[in-house]
Amino acid sequence: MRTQVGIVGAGPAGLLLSHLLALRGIESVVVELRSRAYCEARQRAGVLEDGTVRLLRETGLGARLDQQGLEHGGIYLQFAGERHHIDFRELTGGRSVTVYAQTEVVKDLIQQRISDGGVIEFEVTDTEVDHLDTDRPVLRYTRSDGTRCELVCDAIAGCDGFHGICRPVLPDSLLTITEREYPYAWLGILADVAPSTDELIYAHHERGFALHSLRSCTVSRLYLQVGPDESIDNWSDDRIWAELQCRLALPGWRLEQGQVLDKSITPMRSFVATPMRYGRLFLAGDAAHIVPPTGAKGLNLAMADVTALAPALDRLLRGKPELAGSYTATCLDRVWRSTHFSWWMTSMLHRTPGGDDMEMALQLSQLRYVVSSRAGATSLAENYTGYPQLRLHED
Ligand code: RFL
Ligand code: PHB
Repeated sequence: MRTQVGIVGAGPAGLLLSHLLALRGIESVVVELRSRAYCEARQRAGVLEDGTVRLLRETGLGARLDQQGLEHGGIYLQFAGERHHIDFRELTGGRSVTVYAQTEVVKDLIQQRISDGGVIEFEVTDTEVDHLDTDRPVLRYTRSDGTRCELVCDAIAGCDGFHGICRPVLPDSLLTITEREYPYAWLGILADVAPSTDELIYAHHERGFALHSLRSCTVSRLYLQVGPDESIDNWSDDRIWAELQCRLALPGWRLEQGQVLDKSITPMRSFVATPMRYGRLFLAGDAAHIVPPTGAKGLNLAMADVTALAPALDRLLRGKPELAGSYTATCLDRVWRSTHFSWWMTSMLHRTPGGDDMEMALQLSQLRYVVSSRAGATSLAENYTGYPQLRLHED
């Protein structure tokens, strides 16, 4: 079998790449380990940068996003018993973010690809990539009915997330990995209760970080900092609510509780792999880099990578290799900015286990500076809403 671009992974990166390539008249096949239902239900990110929203609108994916997405003009930072608003619109000349769940982005992308006649093979196993240093790289996989398939491609995109098979194919001698694991994790819940806030609350607390986010006018998303090896079995719903009540408490304000619909624990790490290309294999999204979720950047970075990759592949397939040659460098500027911002937000807001009084005092000083200095607040606002703006590359 033959296609132009073989794409491993039907997460946001792989699906958006397939859509952007289709808009350029380039055929692709997406292969995915999980079922469609699993991909559409996996609870993850919730915040889209200004530029990501614009990109989705520009490429015909804005209908449900415009109906159901909640535009937010700022966030709250809470510490030392005070809650402060950071006004993004005012600080950045009108920029905002949109709360629209990754589950919804993935549903929209799958729906669009299928109605455009795109091919997504769900529930494949034993995915392999081969002949990457030739002009005809090969993607092999086994369909759920047991058929082994071999796709001869012009290029392959490894959009298979952090635990995928593509990054490990790069020779060790070529790959540089820069990594940090944090000594904590996030316990996240989805709750059937109207949000108790109009905008996200990032809370610094001596018992650890907490975040109040949301999914809609009736569903809340909340997170707690927990130990890195914490088991979800130790966290009854009552214990989770009690801890959220304690860390988010503010005189005169109430956190409403509801039925817990989903709960999970996510480790926190910063990870950057370079180069993002080996021969005709290109990595994008979490396959190449991971940021801790405190900056709300992972999904946006994945989208930014493939926005650069689509025109690079388009040109490569027409015999012009320059953009493909600069793909890693193009992505890395934004990757490192987001990696720094996510590390900065994380370090400012979390308690290191065994952390001393100095850590606490430095965090509080930094937080006070951010909420009281226009320069400090503008830096947070500019990074959070996304900088520089995502554009569709013209060529
Ligand atoms: P994904 O979404 O992991 O998709 C990879 C896909 O590849 C499939 N796969 C394979 N398919 C075929 N063969 C194989 N051998 C395969 N191996 C893997 C997988 O099944 C999967 O479907 O990567 P992608 O597309 O790069 O997207 C990245 C984002 O998912 C991720 O960065 C964000 O979710 C991170 N993130 C956040 N990002 C934001 O921008 N804003 C946020 O508010 C935000 N919050 C979060 C987050 C991530 C979180 N968790 C759970 C890690 C909050 C949390 C709690
Ligand atoms: C979310 O709504 O899932 C979310 C929001 C902000 C973050 C991380 C996750 O920083």
